[in-house]
Amino acid sequence: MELNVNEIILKAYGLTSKTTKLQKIGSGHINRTYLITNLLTCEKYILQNINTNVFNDPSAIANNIKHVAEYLKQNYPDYLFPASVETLQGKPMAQNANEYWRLMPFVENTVAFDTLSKPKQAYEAAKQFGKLNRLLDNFDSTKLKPTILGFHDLKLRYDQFISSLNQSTEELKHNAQKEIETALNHHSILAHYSAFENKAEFPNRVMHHDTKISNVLLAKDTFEGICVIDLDTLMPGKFISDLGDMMRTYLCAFSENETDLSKITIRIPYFTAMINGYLSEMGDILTSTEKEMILFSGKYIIYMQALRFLTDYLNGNVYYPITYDGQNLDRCKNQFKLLDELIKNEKELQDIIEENLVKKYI
Ligand code: GN1
Ligand code: MG
Repeated sequence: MELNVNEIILKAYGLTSKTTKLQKIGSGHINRTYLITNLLTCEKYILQNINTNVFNDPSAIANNIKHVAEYLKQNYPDYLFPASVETLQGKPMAQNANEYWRLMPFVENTVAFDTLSKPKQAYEAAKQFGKLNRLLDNFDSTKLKPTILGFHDLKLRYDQFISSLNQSTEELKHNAQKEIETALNHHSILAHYSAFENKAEFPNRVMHHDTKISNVLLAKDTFEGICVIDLDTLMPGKFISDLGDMMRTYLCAFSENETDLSKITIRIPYFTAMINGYLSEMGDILTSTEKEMILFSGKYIIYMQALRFLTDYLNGNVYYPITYDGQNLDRCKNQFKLLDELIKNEKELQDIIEENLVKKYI
């Protein structure tokens, strides 16, 4: 039994440490997650501690999940949406002093992967995230609160990068000189984003905002997509957030932690499968402006992630945990290499997008 889950939290859900098995799972940077088993009933759950340095209003998470769960239950009762389980007292979260915890159902007979080894996984995952986007197309997104203010606001992320330059040390800036230049040189990505941000043809939608492969559950036997998980960043946003983060995390065989940059290349069959899966759900819903921004979504998210790692490096690693000095700078280099690869293959990727759009959805 891990000692860092308090008895008070377990009690809120009718559990005790003596009759509960806890295993730490997940590879996220932000929250602590456990698989818990009630040894008396053999029921399994996911228990997650919300990192309140990042999510400073945990009730916003609860609010969003509640509204979306109600809407989906009413309109799509067969859709599997793993909303939080209430405490015995009917609260959406358990609280102990300033710690907040959520309990989620464990979906049996499913697997989640950390990396993709087959294009079909990209298809299934993109279809699942696309499906959530589609089912919420008519949902009133003004009912939702931002769980992190300005989370995917590229202007804000750019401004945070500029502020980090002003407050960083000469040594860190010297180490990151090349990446700082690259960040400034890609300013046109921000300009493009700002030009579209407020257009009616580029609407706010309900976005998951964390579409990596480990946030999709696939059937254990067929590897068909079952549902998406990790709903703490479910909030209004632009469609480029979800599709873009899929490009960032599905196209390369290696993660943001890979330091051998020669390995950072793009797998075209995964791109095709991902576009296909996403458009099979969202192809009829995206506006023509959005359709023109499909490839841009990858540039936008990869650039933003590179800025976020670079900013954190310059700020002394206050946000993303590191296992060695300079890891956030390495992650930034990795993301800039990925951005280069995307741009290098732009023509071929755009052709694939157009083939898929023409084939089925126009
Ligand atoms: C964080 O916690 P995790 O690893 O799922 C971050 C994402 C980044 C990602 C990069 C709340 O996600 O935005 O894309 O790291 N989440 C938050 O690995 O900042
Ligand atoms: Mg997450």
